[in-house]
Amino acid sequence: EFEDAETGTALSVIADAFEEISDLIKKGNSNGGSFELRLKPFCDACSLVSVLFGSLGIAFKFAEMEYTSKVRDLSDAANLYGTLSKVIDCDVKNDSVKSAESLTRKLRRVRQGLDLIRELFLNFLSTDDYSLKEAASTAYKQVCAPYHTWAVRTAVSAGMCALPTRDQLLLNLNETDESAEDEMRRYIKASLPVIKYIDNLYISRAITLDW
Ligand code: 1PZ
Repeated sequence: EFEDAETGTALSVIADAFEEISDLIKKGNSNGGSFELRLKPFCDACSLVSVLFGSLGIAFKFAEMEYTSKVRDLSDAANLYGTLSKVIDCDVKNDSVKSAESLTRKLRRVRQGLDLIRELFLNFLSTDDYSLKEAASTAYKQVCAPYHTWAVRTAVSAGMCALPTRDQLLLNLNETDESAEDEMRRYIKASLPVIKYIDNLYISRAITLDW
């Protein structure tokens, strides 16, 4: 259902988008460092990820709403702030880095979402015997669970039981084993520099990453 002759599958569109962002980062860094990633292209790439939720069934509707609302809030602020750096600088100045509704906090959560998918894809590709449920549970435990409340962790582990099978996921995504492997590997590779770039924005301002 995601197939489109012009644009390709959802996975290929996502991989393309993150390759573009990671190319921007690489080019920016090779031109003497201090590259500033803009919110607009970053949020556009992040919002593409939302379509993956559609292939997971309704159990992750709440995760989808959580993720997309945070991306949307960042996207709405794109004109005002321009770059990711500016968002964090502003919260640092107002002492609101970790505040409930801060954009710096939302950026941290979106970054964790990108990392969750990366870990999930890595697990998914590590062995054919891994069910989607196992691959997703392991990724979630590693990337997000440490920062989620007990109530959220409980809801997520209940939702995991409703995930489709590997084969059903591939069908939903309009991929074969081989094509999915290709696209997942491209995302795994391209998302890492983006995740690292975001982490550096925090680390360089002496903000820890333990939240
Ligand atoms: C095929 C993919 C299967 C992946 C399944 C992964 C399921 C993850 C479920 C996460 C549920 C999160 C529910 C709400 C969490 C909130 O408590 C936190 C903290 O929010 P804050 O207190 O800062 O306002 N929100 C988040 O961590 C943001 C949501 C992250 C979820 C990312 C999902 C990534 C995309 C998955 C791929 C489709």
